[in-house]
Amino acid sequence: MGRVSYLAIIIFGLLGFVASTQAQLQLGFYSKSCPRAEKIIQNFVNEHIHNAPSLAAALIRMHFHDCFVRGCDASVLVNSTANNQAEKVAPPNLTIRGFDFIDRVKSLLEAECPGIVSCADTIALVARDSIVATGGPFWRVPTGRRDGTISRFSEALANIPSPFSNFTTLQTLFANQGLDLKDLVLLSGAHTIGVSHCSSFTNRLYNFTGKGDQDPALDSEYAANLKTRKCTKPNDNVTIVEMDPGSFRTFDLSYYTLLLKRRGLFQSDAALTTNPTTKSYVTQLLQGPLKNFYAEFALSMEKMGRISVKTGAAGQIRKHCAVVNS
Ligand code: HEM
Ligand SMILES: *[C@@H]1O[C@H](CO)[C@@H](O)[C@H](O)[C@H]1NC(C)=O
Ligand SMILES: *[C@@H]1O[C@H](CO)[C@@H](O)[C@H](O)[C@H]1NC(C)=O
Ligand SMILES: *[C@@H]1O[C@H](CO)[C@@H](O)[C@H](O)[C@H]1NC(C)=O
Ligand SMILES: *[C@@H]1O[C@H](CO)[C@@H](O)[C@H](O)[C@H]1NC(C)=O
Ligand SMILES: CC(=O)N[C@H]1CO[C@H](CO)[C@@H](O)[C@@H]1O
Repeated sequence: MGRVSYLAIIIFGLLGFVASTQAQLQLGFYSKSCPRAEKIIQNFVNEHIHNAPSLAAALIRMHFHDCFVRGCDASVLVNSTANNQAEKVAPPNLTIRGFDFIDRVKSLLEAECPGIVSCADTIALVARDSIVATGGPFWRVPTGRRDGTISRFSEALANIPSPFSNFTTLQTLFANQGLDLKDLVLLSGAHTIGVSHCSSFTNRLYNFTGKGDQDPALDSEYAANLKTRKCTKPNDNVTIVEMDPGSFRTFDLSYYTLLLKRRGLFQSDAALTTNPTTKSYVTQLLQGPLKNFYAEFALSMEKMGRISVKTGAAGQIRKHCAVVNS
């Protein structure tokens, strides 16, 4: 090759680099293409979340599940088809709520600017606005995510941590997404709001090692309480329990307080106290004011929202969030 071709390669390489760095998320991505998009979302959330404040928890969890499988690309919203079992039907996903809420927002966005605002950005913005509207922390949501075309049951199973995960598994699954131990502790802090089905933790109450025993890592008074008042049978997959009893609607530090009292509800919650690094993050958070937790949580949420996003010409803008465009 002559000098000219080398030069051409370098120039095209640089152009490619510039193009790829331009195709990143940015704050206000829709400010020209659909200027009212973010306002429409925020207004809808502010108007409707108060009828069902518990949805705020469901919606931030939906965002988490979306981002952990194929990146934040709304693959969590896709319905199964005759030849494909979608993420939605995987066990850790079964209890996700709020699909309808997203669909209603999306139809408003489609009415305003058809084919412009992605379902992935819709989830991210709705999750943030719902948490803010119910008194929780604010975080920045740069936009420009595009929607994926693939949603697989098996990938949800493989990537989303289960409530039975130990520390090593949690660390690995988060590291696979570019999230570190600090992110693990902070993002788990979302369990300060919301509810769980008994079946996500009754093994800890009734038959932990197959000998009819309890998990020794769970406070025995709390366990007894759960058994007599809430999850009275070993195989109850209907009853729901507040994950942060007493303040399950308030985005506060009490999740971390409970962890240190051995009252984290899931094995995965308790696991955070089994490692010196994560345990020390928990202690540090409890020593600071709530606003420090909010500020740190915001950084981890922004980071989570960037996981393997599709931008530029990748993916598509789905018309209906539950179906890939044909
Ligand atoms: C660290 C690994 C995690 C595990 C193993 C886990 C597991 C779970 C499980 C099993 C439930 C209850 C599901 C049910 O039985 O109905 C739940 C609920 C919830 N999770 Fe997580 N989670 C994790 C991380 C996260 C993250 C990163 C977030 C958000 C940033 C989050 C937010 C929530 C919320 C808000 C709820 C309550 C949902 C509702 O009220 O509908 N979780 N989680
Ligand atoms: C954690 O769980 C994984 C998967 O169930 C298992 O393979 C591993 O041995 C466990 N690690 C520890 C330290 O218990
Ligand atoms: C506990 O688990 C073991 C092993 O899976 C099973 O044989 C036993 O029947 C269970 N006991 C109860 C009370 O569910
Ligand atoms: C609850 O368990 C029953 C019986 O095992 C099963 O038929 C049903 O589908 C389960 N429901 C959920 C929501 O998992
Ligand atoms: C997706 O599935 C849900 C639940 O089965 C159904 O109500 C909804 O109409 C489906 N959406 C589309 C666009 O097919
Ligand atoms: C409550 C519930 O559905 N638990 C399931 C969570 O997912 C794991 C696999 O990831 C199943 O083994 C549990 O039964």
